[in-house]
Amino acid sequence: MIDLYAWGTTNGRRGLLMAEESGLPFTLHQINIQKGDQKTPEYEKINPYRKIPALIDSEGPGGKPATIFESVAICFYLAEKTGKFLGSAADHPNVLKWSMFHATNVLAVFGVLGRVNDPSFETGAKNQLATMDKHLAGREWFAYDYSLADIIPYTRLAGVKHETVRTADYPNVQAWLDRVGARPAVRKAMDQKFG
Ligand SMILES: N[C@@H](CCC(=O)N[C@@H](CS)C(=O)NCC(=O)O)C(=O)O
Repeated sequence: MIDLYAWGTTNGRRGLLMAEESGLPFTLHQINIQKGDQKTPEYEKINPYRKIPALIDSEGPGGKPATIFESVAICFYLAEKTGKFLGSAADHPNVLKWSMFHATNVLAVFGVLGRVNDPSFETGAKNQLATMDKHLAGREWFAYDYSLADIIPYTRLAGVKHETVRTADYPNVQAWLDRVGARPAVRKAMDQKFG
């Protein structure tokens, strides 16, 4: 039994998207962060950082319950559990480096873009998009096939609304966003209503 605790933010939907893609049955618990549901003592036992998303797998490694927080960790956990989206050992260098490129660079810079008045985030975001655009030229996916390296950045990049940083200016990135966005599991996660 898998319980996912989330809300309709980019990080919350990342966990939800991965849960949908995993194909495993799960129960979604809506944690309304506007009402402070993430700050209750019960939820703090699941995530001491008091943020969404988080996941409890009653049948984790060794048949014992496992609790996971951090949306990217949830992605890796479910990939490992299902054997999906990591590829073979030969695929790991590309899956890992692009997953980490997104997790440590893209999620950080796009997370503050437009919220912090510092032009270096704009320059950084454009540099990241240009890097992705070059890599995606002639490729459908970041690594061997649709993988964690596509799942991790999607919810962050799908909703970029910025005056000068536009994914549409990077045709290979935009085409990749459209490809990921057309997947049924992705649509289901993006269309999930919260509240
Ligand atoms: N690095 C964390 C970030 C989690 C995070 O910041 N969650 C936000 C929503 S997107 C949250 O719970 N905010 C509520 C709060 O800060 O009280 C992850 O990817 O899971």
